[in-house]
Amino acid sequence: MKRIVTIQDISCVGKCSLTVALPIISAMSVETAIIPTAVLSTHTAFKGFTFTDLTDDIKDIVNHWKSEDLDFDAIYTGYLGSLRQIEIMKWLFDTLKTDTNSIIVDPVMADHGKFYTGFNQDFADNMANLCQKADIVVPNLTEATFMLKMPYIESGYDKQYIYDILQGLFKLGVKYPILTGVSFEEEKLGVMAYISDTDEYFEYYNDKLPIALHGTGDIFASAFTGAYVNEKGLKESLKIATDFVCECMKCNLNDKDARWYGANFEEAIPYLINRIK
Ligand code: PXL
Repeated sequence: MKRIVTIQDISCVGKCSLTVALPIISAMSVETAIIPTAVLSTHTAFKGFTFTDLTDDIKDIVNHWKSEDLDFDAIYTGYLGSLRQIEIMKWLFDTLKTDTNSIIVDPVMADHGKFYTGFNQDFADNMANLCQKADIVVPNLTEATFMLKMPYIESGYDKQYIYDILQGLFKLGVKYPILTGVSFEEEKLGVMAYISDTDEYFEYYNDKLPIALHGTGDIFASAFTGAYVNEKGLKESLKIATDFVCECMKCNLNDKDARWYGANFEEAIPYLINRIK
């Protein structure tokens, strides 16, 4: 069985990060080892959340795994809560990298042109630095432009704008930069990627749904990681992840108040299992 490790927080309520990655990747028949970076009562869009930092445990966990000769087909990082955690991820990548595994970084920090609570430009600069060690990155448009210090354009941009962002990420050293939340037509939303070994751009869109939900970036990155580790290839993995996010959001069309509670991805898991068979 393939095995990955994902490193992100546990938000006890508000389906995102590990409570999304663990069930989704496991459902795709991939063993999902975890390193929780922090425990929060909810994600940070709620008011008054608790936060217990687990940074001090990370190196001990990895060192124990090394002593057991464990290795991983992918290393996938999501929400990281501090500059110190970013520094530790650099060490973790160096320690767990093999000739064949992939490092996938989702530089979670912002959306819709704004940083999430607790993040700033200094964090974006440091995250850009971490991305240099990644094989694949999956930022949204906001995260990518903040990391590259490019202007963030909400809508009405042209293809060249997206090409420039993907090239910027490639120049950081990322083999396959992916950009989520790309939209050239009002009713379509999707992803674009640059595939450096064939020097080609890939794009894939779905109908835009009239709903915005927290945690869909985490659902996308998790489903992509699961499909990619299942050897579906980059393009097919992007299609599977994009379609799955859409299926998850359809489950919320009658539950629009759920914005901060995340997508009802649980109901779309049978769809995902069918897709990767
Ligand atoms: O979905 C990304 C995410 C993950 N974890 C925590 C968050 C967020 C986004 O706000 O606050 C704790």
